[in-house]
Amino acid sequence: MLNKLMRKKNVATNKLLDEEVANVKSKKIPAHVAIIMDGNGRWAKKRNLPRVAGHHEGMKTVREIARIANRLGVKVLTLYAFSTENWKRPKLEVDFLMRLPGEFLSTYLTELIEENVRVEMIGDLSLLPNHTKKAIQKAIEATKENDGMVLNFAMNYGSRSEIVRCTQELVKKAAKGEIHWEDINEEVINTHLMTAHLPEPDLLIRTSGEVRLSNFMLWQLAYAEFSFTDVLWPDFDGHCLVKEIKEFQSRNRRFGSVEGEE
Ligand code: V07
Repeated sequence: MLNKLMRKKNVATNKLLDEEVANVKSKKIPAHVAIIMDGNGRWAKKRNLPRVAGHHEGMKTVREIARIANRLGVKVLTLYAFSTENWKRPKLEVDFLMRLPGEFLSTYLTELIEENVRVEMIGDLSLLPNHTKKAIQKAIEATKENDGMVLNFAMNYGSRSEIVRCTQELVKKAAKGEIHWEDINEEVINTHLMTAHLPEPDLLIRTSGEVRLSNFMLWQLAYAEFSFTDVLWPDFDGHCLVKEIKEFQSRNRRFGSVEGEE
């Protein structure tokens, strides 16, 4: 009986989301949405659960949000999964986090392939444990021919370190005479960042109420709209994403008339 009631509620909720999705799709959808997935630890604490339970729940949210973003017609979804700072956390928590890509992919890779999603990464993958690297490489390889939404995970990513690497490469090229210093411009820098092949993010969302960038895509976010929500990442659902995109659309309309004045 309870099951039946819950199914009924699910059907009603899904229908509501379908309508919301159709509604928001009639206006401009941001091509690239980037998300700082914060609040997993806080979600767990509120329930007297260990922090890792929050991370695990957050992993399920990743799947849900990727599904809705794909349905909305988002071209690139970048998710900040692990920062260069996250190594400072307790070893057991880091070990747990490093198992999440493997678990996520063994559960969802088949579906992602069916949905024509291409899995990509930014960040320094060389420092990840071998089992994590293997899982990630398998997903990249298995989805490389897909031409639908790009699900781009930032893993061991830090924006300043990305900019340092870019600078080193350019100076190396200059020293070899492959590039002239006067030819270095914004476009050249763009093509030497890890996001070279991606459009710039149009919308940045950070969950859980913190209002900081925490070393995330500093160069790439120069013109993005920013949204900070109090919702904790494990509680962030399709309705929340639709709401964020609606707000993005209304802002674009408000400032549309002065576009180009920046
Ligand atoms: C992680 C779950 C989401 C909230 C933020 C922290 C915990 C999915 C992945 C993942 C990464 C690469 C990949 C497939 C899945 C992941 C980490 C943490 C380190 F190819 N969620 N998630 N990776 N969390």
